[in-house]
Amino acid sequence: MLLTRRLENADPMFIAWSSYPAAGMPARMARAGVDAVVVDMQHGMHSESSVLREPPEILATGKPPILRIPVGRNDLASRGLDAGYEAVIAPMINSVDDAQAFVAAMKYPPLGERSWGPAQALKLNPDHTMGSYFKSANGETLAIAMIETMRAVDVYEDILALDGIDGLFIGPSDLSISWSGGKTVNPDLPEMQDFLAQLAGKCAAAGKLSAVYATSVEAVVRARDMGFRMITATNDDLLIRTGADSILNRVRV
Ligand code: 3PY
Ligand code: MG
Repeated sequence: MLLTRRLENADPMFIAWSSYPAAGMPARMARAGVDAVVVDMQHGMHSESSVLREPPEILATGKPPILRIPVGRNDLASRGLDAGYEAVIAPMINSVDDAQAFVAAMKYPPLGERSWGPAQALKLNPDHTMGSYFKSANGETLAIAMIETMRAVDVYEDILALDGIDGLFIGPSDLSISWSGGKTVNPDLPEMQDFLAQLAGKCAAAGKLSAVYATSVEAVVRARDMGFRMITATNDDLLIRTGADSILNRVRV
């Protein structure tokens, strides 16, 4: 199902994060029941070739593929869309200028400056013609800006208001570092929680997506109760560890 169609449903999306470029693993996570999979090229070990390989496999599970690019690599945002990703998450969007440059790479004119060439994306949907892809792409591929510094906190409403920005994604670890003036890294930092709830509300009022990375089940529940629409609930490493624990804790005496 298209990500934009899934988001018409008010139920929050619980998604998985892929950091390791083992062929087929992102699709296996998609099959395990999460609502979408993010292939992470910022801190994850994915390379350009593993990133470009994954969309057909993830789409075959009926789940939307999402890409996180490294900081400032807007060239990879367009390339990811050409490969079939339905959304791109851009880290460290700290100003309206950063957000505008990201939109330029993500959206065809007149909204942006995306260059034509959706090589793999066009072939993944046999119903698409060049014309139908061109017409629908700006509305059906989402530009999601990460808010994860105090600079971004100061201007997040201006970023949210930009035409072409489809949603905001909180990076709670980086945000905690910036929030505490470099004193700590704590994705559950209590002082940030009111801001997170406020941002989820502003996104809802603007009709845009709110998203957040959660590092524990408790954090997922908290984000869900704040109204976040997309929550990173697990990742490849955590799935292996919790899977192993659930077996070994029962059999080891
Ligand atoms: C953060 O918490 O800073 C993130 O970027 C989550 O991936
Ligand atoms: Mg971050």
